[in-house]
Amino acid sequence: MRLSRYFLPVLKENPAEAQIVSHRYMLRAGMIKQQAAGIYSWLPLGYRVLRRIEQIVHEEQVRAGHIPLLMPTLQPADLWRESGRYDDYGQEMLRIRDRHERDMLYGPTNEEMITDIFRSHVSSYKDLPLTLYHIQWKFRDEMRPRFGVMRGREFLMKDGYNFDVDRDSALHAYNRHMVSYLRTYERMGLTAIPMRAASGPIGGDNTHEFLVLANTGESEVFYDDRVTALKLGAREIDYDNRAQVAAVCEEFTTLYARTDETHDAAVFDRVPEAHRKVGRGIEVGQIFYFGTKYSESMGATVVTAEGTKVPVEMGSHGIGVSRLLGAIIEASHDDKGIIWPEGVTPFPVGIVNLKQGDGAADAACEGLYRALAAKGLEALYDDRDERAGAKFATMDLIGLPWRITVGPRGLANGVVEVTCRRTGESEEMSPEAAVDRIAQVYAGI
Ligand code: P5A
Repeated sequence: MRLSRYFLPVLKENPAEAQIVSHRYMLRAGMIKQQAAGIYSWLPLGYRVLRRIEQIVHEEQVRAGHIPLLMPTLQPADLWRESGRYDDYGQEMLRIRDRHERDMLYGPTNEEMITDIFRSHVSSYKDLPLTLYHIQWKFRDEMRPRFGVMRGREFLMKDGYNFDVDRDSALHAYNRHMVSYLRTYERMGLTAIPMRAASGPIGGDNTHEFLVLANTGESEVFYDDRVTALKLGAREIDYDNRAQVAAVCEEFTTLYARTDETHDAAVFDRVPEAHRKVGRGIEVGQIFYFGTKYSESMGATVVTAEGTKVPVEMGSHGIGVSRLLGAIIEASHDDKGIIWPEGVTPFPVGIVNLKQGDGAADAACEGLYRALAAKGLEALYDDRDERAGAKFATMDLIGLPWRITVGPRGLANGVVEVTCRRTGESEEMSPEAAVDRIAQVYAGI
């Protein structure tokens, strides 16, 4: 993408309404625009990151054996009357009436709808296990929408629902989600800690939230800090192997890590004092096992191998896709701007032409741009007729992890400069070596 032809409405001033750094940088970098309280347009740069995050979520869900579909944003109220949640959900639910006076709602979550799909088509244990998920906009009329996309009213969620014949299989589905989420967040450059939590309006007694530690987080968290060193890394996971998946969950949930909702001071006191930490965290996902809460009230049953009809066992599992942009920025920035992890960056690399209009510099930039594209890497090329300082400030603000700087002086010696946004370190090398270096960084991402 050539910046001269892109739409990147960068703001010079700090927007007064933004209280936390991620909101401030998302506005300043021209990623989002607020349309109403808690409702945002996704401008091109923000939209690119949102799509990257979605893609990682899809890849890891499919890897775990889960199947994508797409349910609508609007739902008939009658489904929610069946489960009893139409009245229970309260003011967070946006209720709508259509021209035929039918009660509708903008879905805050989809347990009822997916249970309806299931009961229409599945009736035998032979079709299980089954996990269906989608990535779709939700609406919750939050009392206090704030912090930009972090607590929106309209927000993008990945929500998945498992259907199993018995409790053990449903708990395996729960564990499978936990492990696939760990991998998902790691690919985004995040450490998200599973913490025992409370289930709220979704229901059930077995639930974990995934928290990214950040001072600006809305949840108070209590944890043994050795939990922050745990990494899934590149290890192979066989998602059908119940023992292996359960062992990973045990590894990640044995050390003390709880939100204020489930915190137990007496148990916390047993953590060695040097490791006992109290902090704040951003909830980027939550998984639930709730058994037959919806299947019983909505009549979703399966016939078992023994020939008995039982309500299907279920759980639901959510990732805050749009919230993740805020969480990643809170976890990865400096005073100049965002520092995108390579896994989610809107463009893998920026090219800065120090002297637009200089024949050699222009040609070298074009050459780099094309050579990177040939390797599947779409650079953001700052080809505007701007001062070098302004170009650097924009690149630093929007946070591309790598920058190639091209100027007549370097080119006279046959070199360009490759700079790492995170460390600030620069190295001179030939344009060909620069392309290879960037390609190497992104190999396998
Ligand atoms: C699980 C999937 C559920 O709704 N039903 C389907 C279950 N869980 S949840 O914890 O309530 O939401 C899942 C994740 O969505 C994000 N989230 C939000 N993001 C932005 N703005 C909001 N107002 C908001 N509310 C929830 C969180 O990341 C949460 O973990």
